[in-house]
Amino acid sequence: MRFAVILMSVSPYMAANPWCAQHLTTPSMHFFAHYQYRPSSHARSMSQDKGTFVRMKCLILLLACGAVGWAQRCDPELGAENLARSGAASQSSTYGITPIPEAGKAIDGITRTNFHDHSCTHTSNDRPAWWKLDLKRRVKVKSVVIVNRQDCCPERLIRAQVMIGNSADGNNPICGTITDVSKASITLCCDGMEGRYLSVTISDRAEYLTLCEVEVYEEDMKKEPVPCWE
Ligand SMILES: [Ca+2]
Repeated sequence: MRFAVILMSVSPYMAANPWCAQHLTTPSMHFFAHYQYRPSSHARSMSQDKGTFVRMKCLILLLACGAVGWAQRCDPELGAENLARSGAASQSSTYGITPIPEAGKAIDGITRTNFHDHSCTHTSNDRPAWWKLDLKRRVKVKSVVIVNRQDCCPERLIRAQVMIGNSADGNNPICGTITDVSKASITLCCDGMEGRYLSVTISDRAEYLTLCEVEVYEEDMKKEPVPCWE
């Protein structure tokens, strides 16, 4: 075994499985190995050194907890409800062209990334430039997906902050800051941040703020991971 990595599954089936992990020897995963304590077999050997057993169990627990952030991706599941569609949007100003690139263009369900397809917002050169969404109820937000403009100037969204909370004026905790605009779709994991109001704000400079779509997905409490050590 040349490399060893301890992984934790978030599958609920793990709770029903007496194996916490198992050795993997397939060629495609030759550098991964799961460590497993199997009470019926290994317990006898571990009983010879209870201290070692406890220490190793704690080590696995710590590593597993550290791996949670890696294991729990926040990408919305297929068919998940986009709560933004039933919200109400506003923005710091609206750029003076026709058709009007109003705030609601970011929650119209159309994810086209060409501004000239008339489904993106556009503010004036504001400081701060902001877009806000009233979700109309408190939500534990799992993730926010932002679709950025691609026909021009995607870099305008750099350092935009997504904030979530219950303050209607937008002064809320930060879920994340956009630092990478290499892809049209940007997903921010909010880890269950709770709030009724969501905002996207560029405050460090005067900037045009354009959003082709903003999607909001709620934390799914039914899919909480079952710790494998229980
Ligand atoms: Ca849109």
